[in-house]
Amino acid sequence: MATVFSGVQPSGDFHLGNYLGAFRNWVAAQHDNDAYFCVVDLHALTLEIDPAELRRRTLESAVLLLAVGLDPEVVTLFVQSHVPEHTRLAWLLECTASYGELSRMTQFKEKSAGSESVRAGLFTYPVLMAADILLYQVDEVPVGDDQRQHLELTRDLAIRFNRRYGETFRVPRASIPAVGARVMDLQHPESKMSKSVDSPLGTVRILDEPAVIERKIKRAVTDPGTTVEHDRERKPGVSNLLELLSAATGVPPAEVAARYHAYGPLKQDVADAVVAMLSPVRQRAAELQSDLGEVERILAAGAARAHEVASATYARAAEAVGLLP
Ligand code: ATP
Ligand code: LTN
Repeated sequence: MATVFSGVQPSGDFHLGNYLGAFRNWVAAQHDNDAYFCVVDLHALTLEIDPAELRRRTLESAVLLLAVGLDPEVVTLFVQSHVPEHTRLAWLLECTASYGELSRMTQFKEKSAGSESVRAGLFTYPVLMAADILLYQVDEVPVGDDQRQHLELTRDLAIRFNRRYGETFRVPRASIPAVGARVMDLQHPESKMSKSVDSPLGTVRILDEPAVIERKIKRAVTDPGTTVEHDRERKPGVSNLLELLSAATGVPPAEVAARYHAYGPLKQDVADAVVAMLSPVRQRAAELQSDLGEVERILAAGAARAHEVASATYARAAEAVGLLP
């Protein structure tokens, strides 16, 4: 059995990009692998967030991960800050990473651009992410395309640490889906769908009502001309819709394109497919929200399981660098 790990920030307000790029593949991976999924609340502190909001969103994120289909009987679902080894290993890895390589992270450049006071934690964010992964001796990390560079860094740090101090970490690889790895904003199809961009009509939330999903998809920006073709460069809007339908049905985007000769019917079918995909998730989320005590118990049990593995890896790493036991 391979070991799989992935994490998500506690936005608690997940969108179709998160679902297709990540969560759906987590659910698919859970039965055949030893799988760990983590709500990374410490990463959320790298940007301004109200403490009460952070608490609420962390729990809501766990609700949604269970609602999309993670089964707490088979996966280890937990909150990052409940397992103290994440920050402890992050320090050892900060002393493995270089200032230069962290300066090259594009997500850091994007998120720090334009702000006058950038938190040091935003700069070292990818190192904490590497610690998240390396603690669990992971083979595969299912993520969307935007995390590729962070995964490369994680691999580099693992290899460097192992060379310097002896074999300690398994070197993980990213697993990025063939379709759905980069869902674009419906109003700005040149940018990825994202929680941090203020584009209410461009972002389909997992918990949006069916009528809202339909309205957003019907108003999606399409491209000049009327032909339905899969061409991300020339027709980003239509291509995004084709990819959504492809992700929902399993039919390759070019084949989907051949079935349509106008935008209207394509949009209707995309809307129907997305509504059908997300409706069961919305129902399960409502059930879980009425029993948050149970969600908290699941997270506590997950943290206890995660801690067993994490503490063994941390002890090896600490000893390897020369810390007294
Ligand atoms: P941000 O708005 O800060 O970029 P996000 O919306 O990307 O955040 P995250 O919590 O950072 O959300 O991502 C959770 C997972 O969802 C990651 O594996 C990420 O790669 C994936 N993901 C996020 N946005 C998309 C998208 N538009 N298409 C496909 N996958 C995505
Ligand atoms: N940086 C990731 C979230 C994240 C993660 C991880 C993903 C934190 N730690 C470990 C995979 C593995 C993001 O912004 N989506």
